[in-house]
Amino acid sequence: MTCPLAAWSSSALLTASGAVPSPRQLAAHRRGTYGFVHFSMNTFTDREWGSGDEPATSFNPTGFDAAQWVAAAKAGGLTGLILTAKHHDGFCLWPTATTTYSVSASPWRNGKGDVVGELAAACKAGGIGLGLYCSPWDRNHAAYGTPAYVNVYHAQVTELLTNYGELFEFWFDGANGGDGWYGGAAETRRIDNATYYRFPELWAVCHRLQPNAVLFSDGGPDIRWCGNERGVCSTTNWAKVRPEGFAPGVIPDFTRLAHGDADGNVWRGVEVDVSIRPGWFWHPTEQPKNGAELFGLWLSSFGRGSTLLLNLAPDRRGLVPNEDIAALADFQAKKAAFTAVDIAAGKAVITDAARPGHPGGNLVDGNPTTAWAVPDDLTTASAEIDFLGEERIAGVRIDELISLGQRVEAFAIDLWHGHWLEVHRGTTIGAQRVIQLHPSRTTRLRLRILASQASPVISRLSVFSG
Ligand code: FUL
Repeated sequence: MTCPLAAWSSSALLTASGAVPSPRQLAAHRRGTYGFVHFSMNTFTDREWGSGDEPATSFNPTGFDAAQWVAAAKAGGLTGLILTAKHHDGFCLWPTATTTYSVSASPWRNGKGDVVGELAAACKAGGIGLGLYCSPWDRNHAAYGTPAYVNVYHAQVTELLTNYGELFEFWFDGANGGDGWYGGAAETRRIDNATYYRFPELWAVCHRLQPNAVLFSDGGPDIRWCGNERGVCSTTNWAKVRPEGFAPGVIPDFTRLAHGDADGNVWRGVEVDVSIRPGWFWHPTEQPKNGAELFGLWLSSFGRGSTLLLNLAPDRRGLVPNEDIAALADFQAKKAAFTAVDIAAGKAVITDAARPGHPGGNLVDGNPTTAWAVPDDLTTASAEIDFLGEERIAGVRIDELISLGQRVEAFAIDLWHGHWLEVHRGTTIGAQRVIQLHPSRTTRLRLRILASQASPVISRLSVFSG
C-alpha cells in the first residue's frame, strides 16, 4: 500500500531534467545586461584592428576617468564592465611583465598608469562587476605563431586573473586575420585556432584562479556567442549544446551556435555582444544608437533568454561621450517604464494542473527560486490570471526555473476579449523571455505551455502595462 505522505512527497519533489547550469553560469544569467569597453590604441589611431606597429606614445588620454565609465554604465543599468585589456594590436592596458608594448611605454600618467587597475577600483567602488578581454591574436608580438608566444599569452591572462580582484567573466576572442607587424616581420602568420593556444590548459587555470568567472568564446566553455554582432539572438534559444568541434575561432555550424542544441548535453547560455556605436572603438565621425534602438536590442537579446553585452567606446579623452550617456540613460528609462508595473504580481492564478507545493501562485510571488510545476507526466499546461478589472497590457516576462534545466519547446499567450485571443506564440523560454505586445486592454491573460521536453517548471509570469 502506498503511504499517502510518500506519494505526496515524490510528486512534490522537483528534479532536474537534462543539462543544468553551474553556479557561475547561473550567476551569469542573473547578471543580465552588462557592458563591454573597447578603449585602447585604436581609439587614438581611428582604427578597428591595429596592425601592432603603432607607437606606444600614441596612447595618451587627456582626461581618463574610470569612475566616469562606471557612472555611464550605471546610467544604462549595466551590471558590470568587460574591458579590452589587450586587443589584436597587442597593446596592453596594464603594466605587464610580458612585453614592453604597454601603457608603461606611453606618456599617459608618465608611464605609471594602469587602465585595468583604475577600472577595477572604480567598478569595486561603484558596486558593479569587472570582466576582462585579452586577445589571443597579437599583431605586435615577434613570437606570434610559435609556441613561445602562447606561453606569453598564458602569462598575460594569468597576470589579469591574479592582480585585479574578482572577475565575473573572461572573454576569449576568436578573430585572427593572419597578417600583422609581428616585431617587424610584417607578414601573414596562420595558426590552427583549435590547437595553437592550448585553451583547455588555460581554461583550467582560469577556473582555478577565478572560479566565479564565466569564460566566453564562440563555443564556450561557460557561455557561447550568438553568431552575430548585431545584437539579435535567435528566437529559438537553447542554453545547452553538444560542444564537440567548437573552439574560439572554430565554428562548425553557425545555426547551432545561434539556436543551441535541443538535445545538448552541457549548459552553455548565449551572450549577445553589440556596440552602442557602429564600431567597437570610438571614431570621430560615428554616433551612438539611441535609447529606443538599445531597448529594441535588449528585447532581441536578453528578451530571448540571452545576456546582453553592450559595448561602450570611450573617446580620446578617456571618457564615455555625453551623447552615449544620454542614450544609455534613455535606454534605462525605457526599460524601467516598460517593466515598472507588473499587474500580475500577487494576483490569483488558476492553473489546469499543479504539483503539490508548486502552485500557480509561485508565478507571481516575486521569488525567483519558487516555481509553478505540474506532475511529471504532463508536458502541456496552462495558467490564467484574472486582473479583477480591465488593465492595459503591453508586455510579458516568463522565466523557467533553469537551475532544473531548460524544458519548454513552445508556448502561447492569450488575452481575453470575450473569447481567448492568441496574441503571441513562441518556442523556447529559458532564463527569461520578454515579449512586447501590441498594447491592449483586457481583464484576463493566459499562458499556455504547448510542448516541453519534460514537465514545465516556470518561476515567473509578469504582465507589464508599460
Ligand atoms: C571581435 C574582434 O575582432 C572585434 O574587434 C571586437 O573586439 C569584437 C568584440 O570581437 O572578434
